[in-house]
Amino acid sequence: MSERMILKLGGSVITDKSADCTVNRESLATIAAAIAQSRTSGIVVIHGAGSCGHPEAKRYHLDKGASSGQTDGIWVTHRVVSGLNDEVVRALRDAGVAAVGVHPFHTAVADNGRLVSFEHRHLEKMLALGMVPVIHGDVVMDLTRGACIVSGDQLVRYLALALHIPCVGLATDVPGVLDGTCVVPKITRGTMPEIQIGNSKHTDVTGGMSGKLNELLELADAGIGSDIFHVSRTRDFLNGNDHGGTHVRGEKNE
Ligand code: IP8
Repeated sequence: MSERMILKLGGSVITDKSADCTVNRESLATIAAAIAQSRTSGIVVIHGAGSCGHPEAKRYHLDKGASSGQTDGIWVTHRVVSGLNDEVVRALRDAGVAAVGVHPFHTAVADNGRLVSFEHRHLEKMLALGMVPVIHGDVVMDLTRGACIVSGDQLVRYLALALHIPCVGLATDVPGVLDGTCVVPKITRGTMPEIQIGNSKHTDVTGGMSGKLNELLELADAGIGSDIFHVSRTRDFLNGNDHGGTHVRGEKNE
């Protein structure tokens, strides 16, 4: 059996980002079947919000914080992304995976947009019992701003370090990090300035591919590499095979 893994599902692969909150159930079922058949010794699934959270976060300016009397957006945004989390958990459970939803709003604290704590001892216990925690980008109370949005990518970085998980994969709607139309096979902090990263046309309050790479380069600096690949290659990633995507690495790791 291979080591523990984090699998991040981009919001664009589990929702239709061009519409109001629309869950892509077909994609979820395919991903769930791949996870059900994988032979990892433990997996944490983290997912983004896509069209079920980003439009609400933007409408209520949660990327800029929240103040007294202006808190409806916290509830609205948390509710819509929690609904998406229920759908992800349901798809996994239908495929036979012992999935359970975990909401950062209940267990995390941020300061100036960055996570400063996330209770994770219960996640360790879940993994030890063979459960699959399913966590999502969420609204989190923020010591300075009142509230903020914590992306799934920030959660990937924080939890890979907290749980000492060395194998991290991000399934996206593109085949890897693209420079023009070509997949960049490997990115390090040193090679990052050479790459021209395009921007998504959909609402994304957490920085799209650039935001993702910032988190993953921080993770790589701390000694944990990560892989970005097309969602159709999820099974390859889970089985340790070539996935044709991008490897984000520290200057010293392979
Ligand atoms: O889609 C954003 O998470 P992301 C979470 O991983 C919300 O950036 C609630 C917009």
